[in-house]
Amino acid sequence: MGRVGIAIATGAVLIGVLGGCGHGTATAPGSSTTGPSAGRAPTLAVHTISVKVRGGKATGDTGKVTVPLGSPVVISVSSDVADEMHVHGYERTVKVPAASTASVVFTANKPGTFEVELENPQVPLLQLQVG
Ligand SMILES: [Cu+2]
Repeated sequence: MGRVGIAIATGAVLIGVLGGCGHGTATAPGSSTTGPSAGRAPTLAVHTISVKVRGGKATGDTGKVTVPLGSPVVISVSSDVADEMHVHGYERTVKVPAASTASVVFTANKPGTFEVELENPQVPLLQLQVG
């Protein structure tokens, strides 16, 4: 009977599998890379939108700003007077202290077009188009 060698090999494989978890090291199972930029699961880039308000006038990323559905969005507003920014539809608000900058961060997971404005003297900042 010459089968002792096979039993030992099977045991070694099992030990190797059990030791696989525990570290956060991301190793792609089975590399199917076709090129350096061929990412399989495209991670959506963070879209940073910046608007500056001086004397009731908005400059910067005003007008219509389009972001892909599901992407993380940062909207920063810098204002000379204290105010509050409001992202309609997503209902995000943030107080902006005078001569300061404030941001809202959210995931654009609702398709549509949404007004972003300052609330106090209503200053339209931009229209966020998601989709
Ligand atoms: Cu509003």
